[in-house]
Amino acid sequence: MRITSIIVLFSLYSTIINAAPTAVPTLEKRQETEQDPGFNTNIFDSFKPLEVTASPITREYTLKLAKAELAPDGFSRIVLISNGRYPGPMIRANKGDQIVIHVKNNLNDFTTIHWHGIFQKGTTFYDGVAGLTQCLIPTGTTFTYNFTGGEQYGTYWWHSNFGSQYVDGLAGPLIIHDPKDPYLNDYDEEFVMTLSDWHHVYSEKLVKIRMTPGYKGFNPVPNSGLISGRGRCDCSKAPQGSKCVPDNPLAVYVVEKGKRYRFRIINIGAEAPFTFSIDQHPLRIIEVEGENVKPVTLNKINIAVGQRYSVIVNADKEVNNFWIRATIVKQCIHVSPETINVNSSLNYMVTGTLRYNGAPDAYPTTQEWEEKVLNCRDVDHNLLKLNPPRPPPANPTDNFTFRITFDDFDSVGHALVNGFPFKPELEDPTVNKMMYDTTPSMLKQNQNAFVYDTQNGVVEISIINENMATHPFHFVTYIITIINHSSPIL
Ligand SMILES: [Cu+2]
Repeated sequence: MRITSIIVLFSLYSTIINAAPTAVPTLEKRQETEQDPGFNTNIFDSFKPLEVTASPITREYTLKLAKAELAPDGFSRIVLISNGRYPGPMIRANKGDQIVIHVKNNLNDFTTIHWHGIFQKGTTFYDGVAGLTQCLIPTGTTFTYNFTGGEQYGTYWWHSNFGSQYVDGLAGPLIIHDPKDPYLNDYDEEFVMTLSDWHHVYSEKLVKIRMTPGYKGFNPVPNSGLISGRGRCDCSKAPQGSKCVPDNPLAVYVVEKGKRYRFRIINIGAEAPFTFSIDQHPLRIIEVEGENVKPVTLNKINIAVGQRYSVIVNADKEVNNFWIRATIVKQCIHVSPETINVNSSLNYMVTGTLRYNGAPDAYPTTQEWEEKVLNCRDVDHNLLKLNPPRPPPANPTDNFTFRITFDDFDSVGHALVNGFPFKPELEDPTVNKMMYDTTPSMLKQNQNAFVYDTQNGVVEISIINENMATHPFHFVTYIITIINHSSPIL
């Protein structure tokens, strides 16, 4: 079935319908292993590209979702784990492969899983956004996602897209290798690294406070920051009776002197942007969110929530330990008395170690780069040039303006698009409505649907952020080109 009207649904996520049959090629079975709940230590292992097959194959994975007590920053709490691990396992495929993922929900709660950055061309119904593209997956059941990245390659991630579950741990990397990656010869091995802000209180509780009618404050302040699921908090500030271990082990990435590494860095956090750097090691950016760019070398990069960067790090220094720094920029999150968890005693300097093989098992003593970066801003777009270059599409056929404000709606503070918050209808997802008898004009205002009906049209969208905070915008299913970026009006 083909729907010719094209709908732009703007919420946190937007989707396009273009149903086309997909062939399922040969199957490559993955072994599942039962494990005790624990940390994902595989995330510190280097890896090489997958073997290239003559034609695309099916990569089959199982994600068993459950809850377990873990202490990512030393403080014990219930964490949502996948296959017994936090952060969740890495899912990998080659360009064009079919990706089949069986999600076994043992959370005692509903869930859905979204594949962040994958266009889902022809498989909108596997996009995993609760209330927008699918109904909830009940506990005790398995839901199988089945999609291909098509021509897509690069660094993505998967996460729960129901409520705020991903903030409690349901997230992991999703990598699509391109056998013809232009930079394959520029590095020897790869690593993946996640950055996240972390809370001690289950996010559902925090969201409940945040969304209480009449609440006038800001978003909750995190308790710590994590690099690949490891961080440290100040146990002296933990509530009485809680389990908290100081000096929690931090992330350690071990490199061989003389080798070059591609680090795929993903911010899987709730709100905080990070300024990322590795002492004495410049970062050569080669990929930004599934797009190859002409290499540009910076010593520090800002990475906002949902963003991904691939950087090449050359292990060409003396055998030693070097700090990896993922600093939460204080100015970018609202730490004021009018918020939740204001006494979190958050240590903004989130660290890990880049250890050369042979260096002692000790903390680094290295100094931070002196480079200054603009707080709460992206890497300068003017520095990032697509490789190969691709001109923006000419002549927009449709124009939309999204005014982003943060204001009360039904007495609850919401992010609003042109005055309305998106309200997911969990039992009748928006895309479901479109499949049956609803026409775009019949959608309620709170579906925030922006409709265009031009075959092969080009949509120009102006986003005006009228709020003082920074907000990354995530356009699912589209390659977008930034045409203009005004300087902030403060
Ligand atoms: Cu996402």
